[in-house]
Amino acid sequence: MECSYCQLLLIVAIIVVFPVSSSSSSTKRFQFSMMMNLQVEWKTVTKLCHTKPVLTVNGKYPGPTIAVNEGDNVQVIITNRVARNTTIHWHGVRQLTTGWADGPAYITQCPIGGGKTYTYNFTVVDQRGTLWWHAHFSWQRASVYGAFIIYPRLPYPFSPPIHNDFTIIFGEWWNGNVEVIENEMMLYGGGPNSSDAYTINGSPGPLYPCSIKDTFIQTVEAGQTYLVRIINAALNDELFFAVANHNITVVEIDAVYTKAFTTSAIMITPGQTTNVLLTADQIPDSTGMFVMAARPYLTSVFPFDNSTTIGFLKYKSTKNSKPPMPPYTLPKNLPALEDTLFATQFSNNLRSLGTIDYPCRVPQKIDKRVITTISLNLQDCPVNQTCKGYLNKRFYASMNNQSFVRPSISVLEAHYRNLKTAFSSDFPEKPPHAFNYTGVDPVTENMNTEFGTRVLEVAFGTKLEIVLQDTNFLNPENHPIHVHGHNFFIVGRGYGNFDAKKDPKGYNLVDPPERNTVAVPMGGWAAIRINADNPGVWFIHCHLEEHTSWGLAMGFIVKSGKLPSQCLLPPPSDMPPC
Ligand SMILES: *[C@@H]1O[C@H](CO)[C@@H](O)[C@H](O)[C@H]1NC(C)=O
Ligand SMILES: *[C@@H]1O[C@H](CO)[C@@H](O)[C@H](O)[C@H]1NC(C)=O
Ligand SMILES: *[C@@H]1O[C@H](CO)[C@@H](O)[C@H](O)[C@H]1NC(C)=O
Ligand SMILES: *[C@@H]1O[C@H](CO)[C@@H](O)[C@H](O)[C@H]1NC(C)=O
Ligand SMILES: *[C@@H]1O[C@H](CO)[C@@H](O)[C@H](O)[C@H]1NC(C)=O
Ligand SMILES: *[C@@H]1O[C@H](CO)[C@@H](O)[C@H](O)[C@H]1NC(C)=O
Ligand SMILES: *[C@@H]1O[C@H](CO)[C@@H](O)[C@H](O)[C@H]1NC(C)=O
Ligand SMILES: *[C@@H]1O[C@H](CO)[C@@H](O)[C@H](O)[C@H]1NC(C)=O
Ligand SMILES: [Cu+2]
Repeated sequence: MECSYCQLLLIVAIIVVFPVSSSSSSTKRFQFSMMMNLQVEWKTVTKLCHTKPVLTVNGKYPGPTIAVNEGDNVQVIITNRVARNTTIHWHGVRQLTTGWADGPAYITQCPIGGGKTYTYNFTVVDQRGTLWWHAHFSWQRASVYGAFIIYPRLPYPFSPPIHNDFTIIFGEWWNGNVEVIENEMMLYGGGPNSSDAYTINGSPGPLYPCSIKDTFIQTVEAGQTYLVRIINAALNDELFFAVANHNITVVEIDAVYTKAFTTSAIMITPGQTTNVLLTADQIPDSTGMFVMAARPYLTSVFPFDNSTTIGFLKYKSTKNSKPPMPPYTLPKNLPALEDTLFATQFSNNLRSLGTIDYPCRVPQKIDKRVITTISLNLQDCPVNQTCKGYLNKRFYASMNNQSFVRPSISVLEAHYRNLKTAFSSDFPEKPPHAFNYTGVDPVTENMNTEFGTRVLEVAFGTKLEIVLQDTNFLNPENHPIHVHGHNFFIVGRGYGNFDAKKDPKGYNLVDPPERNTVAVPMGGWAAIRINADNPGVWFIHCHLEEHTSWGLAMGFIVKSGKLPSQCLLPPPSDMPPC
């Protein structure tokens, strides 16, 4: 058993039972600990005139906002009231030494069975801003998601002063049963059914059939500045977002402050959050409202939901409280579906704030560089089965030609108990074959992969660089890669093959953006640096859920260090069994 000498952290905690609030914007200080009860339960929801039972938290779709203060110890008691397994992930919360509370099923815990309870117990250390939470079992995050807001201890490091804040959380709605869609995809190996709508705070808006009443409207006061917390909780789609006639100023990404920069729109991948300032300084027309809109950034040649969700920014002076009548004009500043130039320029503008209060702690030197391809794959259809992937084969996906298979027990538990049979610590540190990964002609033959549960294991404190290399297998594609348990620094991005001799010379080692999910350029690469200072087992995966299902994932183990504060805590007594 690793680190049995570790002592429990002594936390002086005042336990306050705190109701979950979905609209709180006041700063709550003086709390060291908060505890809340959440229920996973079915709720009947109607969108686009289709009614179906939807998996929810506390009967809410989207789920409730959880708001905490920087430094708080948080204890969330999850009661599973459905006949399904489930887990909850606190997306972007670093979970220092508390990996047992991270959430991904079969990585850090066994699922919470029907009728069972589990308490996620963690402390929010040195992070502030907007994150989110979501189910991390199967495709349950299609409806089980909500905002996770961390109020800062210090005043905001940006101006002008904020009048108020509000949250915009994007989701995807299917008229069909999402469990069946996932099962069909896994059974036949084809692409999943595209969603029927995108949603803003659960509302698809008036561009969809039977949906005009289900439109998100945000009221603002003329002349005031708002902090808008934007979250992409969509399952499979990266999104562009813009507000008609209004530029916005990015000030924070993934709960890390950035150098402020003003832009006409944003690109946001599933898993990412972006805080922007919006000043209500325009003169509205007779409707008194401005359209805000989101539509996908499309980089795949396969069918995608290419629809647009809109909501409205309503100036308070206007009397209308209903959405204006059609026709609607989309914001001129909303990028087109395939606007890679905008996506690239937007990403290139992101910079860490890098001040004395918020230094950019990018590792200047590295101990290890791992280069990994990220690929789609095709396997022959098993005899006597029907497959619906390209050429009637089965889709898979992989990193360094390893398609990740989740074991039947949790990797973290296996690691903690030294049960090496559940996984092996031999994830390949470079691609098995070197070739022009992103050549003009897509690879269409021998797209087979290998299957296994291989993890990358490093010593505590390793300064690690991972180069994520897209490949042109059937098509090049933008993949949002998410790392659990650590933020990372995006020191470089480029097109074509990563060149270990030339490309590091162009790295930004001064103020690179720090985040938990990186959009790896379509047909290119991204280099991220991680200070491996959080002992445990961490999932690294594409946040397009269909790709994770196909195996575009890997495990990452950081061994415990020498000091008690560098050790993974022992498992809580209520860990669900497998
Ligand atoms: C939560 O974890 C802390 C250690 O991080 C521990 O002291 C405390 O007892 C735990 N609380 C519960 C209810 O498990
Ligand atoms: C998926 O799409 C196909 C083709 O449109 C349709 O026949 C099928 O019913 C859909 N599946 C679900 C679960 O909605
Ligand atoms: C938004 O910024 C662009 C330049 O990026 C500028 O041309 C435009 O006038 C600005 N719009 C507003 C409403 O400030
Ligand atoms: C969206 O996709 C549909 C079918 O895949 C296609 O007919 C339509 O032209 C596309 N719309 C846009 C705006 O690309
Ligand atoms: C495939 O189906 C045929 C006809 O039903 C059967 O004879 C054969 O044994 C099956 N093959 C496999 C590998 O199941
Ligand atoms: C990739 O292509 C370039 C020319 O297009 C060539 O110079 C290079 O050797 C190729 N690299 C590999 C690994 O095949
Ligand atoms: C991946 O592994 C499969 C099975 O071993 C092999 O056939 C294929 O050539 C490998 N692909 C790459 C790109 O290394
Ligand atoms: C739920 O999880 C347990 C533990 O891994 C597993 O034995 C069981 O088959 C799962 N049930 C369902 C319905 O997935
Ligand atoms: Cu995640």
